[in-house]
Amino acid sequence: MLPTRADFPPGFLFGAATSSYQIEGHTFGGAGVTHWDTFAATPGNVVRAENGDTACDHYHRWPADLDLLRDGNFDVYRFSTSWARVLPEGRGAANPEGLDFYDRLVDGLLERGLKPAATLYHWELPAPLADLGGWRNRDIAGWFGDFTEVIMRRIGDRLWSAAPINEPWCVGWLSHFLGHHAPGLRDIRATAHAMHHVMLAHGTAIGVMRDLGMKNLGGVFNFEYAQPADDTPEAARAAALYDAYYNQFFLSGIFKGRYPDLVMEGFAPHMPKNWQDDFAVIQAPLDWVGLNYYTRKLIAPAPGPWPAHQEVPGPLPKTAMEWEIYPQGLTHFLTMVARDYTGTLPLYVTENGMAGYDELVAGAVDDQPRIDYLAAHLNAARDAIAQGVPLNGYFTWSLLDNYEWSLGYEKRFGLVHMDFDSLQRTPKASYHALRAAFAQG
Ligand code: IFM
Repeated sequence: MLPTRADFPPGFLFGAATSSYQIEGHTFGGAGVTHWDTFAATPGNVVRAENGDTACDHYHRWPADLDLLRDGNFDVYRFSTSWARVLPEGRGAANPEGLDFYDRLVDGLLERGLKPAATLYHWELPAPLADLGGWRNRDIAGWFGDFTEVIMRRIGDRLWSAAPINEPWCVGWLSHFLGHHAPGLRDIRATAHAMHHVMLAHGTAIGVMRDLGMKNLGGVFNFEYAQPADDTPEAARAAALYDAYYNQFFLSGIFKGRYPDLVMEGFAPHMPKNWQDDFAVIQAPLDWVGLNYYTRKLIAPAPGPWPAHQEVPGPLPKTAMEWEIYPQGLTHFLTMVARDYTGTLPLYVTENGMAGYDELVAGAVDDQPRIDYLAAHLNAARDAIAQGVPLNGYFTWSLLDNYEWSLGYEKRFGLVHMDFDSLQRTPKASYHALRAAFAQG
């Protein structure tokens, strides 16, 4: 059963999350070209070559979307700022329309009694910076720091919280090793450089925001529960390696000032020069840590060069992403992160949700599987709280059905159904269920 607000500690916050490129409509308001525009325009990268040109047209329809958040009894809205909307060339002249957009959005949230939680970067790198090597180029830390200063000088005074980079693993590994996301590289040197430069950019942005006097600064990381596919020591080692580069690498860099040995076995020859000297920046103190959690993976050894392993299909019920549903993994990560890295620092579940086979029938969407998924994960979060984890909030991914990157628009994660032709929004059964669960008192 879906727990209610009363089942969580007083002051626990409920939110919904989105990101700029996935909902705004990138052709509106003078935004510059991003590497997702060019990646999507290249055959074979994205289902039906779909892109973020229109998305949910949140750029124009944001007041209605913020009304949905307020009426859904959410406390916080986690959104991201598009670098290319603010700085169309990635550096240099700012786009006044872009700055005005985020200014209006933040004021609109505050007017509705909602807390604005900003993420600076959720993956749409300005194309001119991609031309210069993007995340492979060490200079990106400085470019990102400059972008941080421009946007936060405008909205930083009214934010409830801010985080630099959504899911560093996706920026580094998924995009440069697996090639599934822009820029679509499959190269270990590019990956090692990108994973380290993401950390350097993270720390640089935290420093810039501290210098601006901003408070409540955190980092948002994604986690997948890696289990050995069988009982062999080889499978155990394969799963441990997956866990190390997926779940430990970034937290270890920030909280321990070093990267996991298992990862360095593969990365060492490919790291950027003098990378060991960057931890003073990377370790900038944080006020909270956010965990994005969706699934587990079964990992088996595989022939070939490092990391020499593969995912194998598991037996559990799956979402429309073919992701196994494994709520216990959320409890595991909340307790692991607090125990091994963050101690008493507040934690948030900054993303959790599922893509379903949702259909609009007679003006309604009956997405009971999503309600069940959210109930199971909210209860898993309660289990962590019962074990003493300082978990202070939970955000559902996502408010709206939106652009699911290389899978285009067919994977529906929203609490609110989108008709991508008419752009009509229809709250699903899950929205109504959460609305009732999150009602005050
Ligand atoms: O849609 C994405 C989001 O951009 C980042 N976290 C995972 C979501 C679902 O795949």
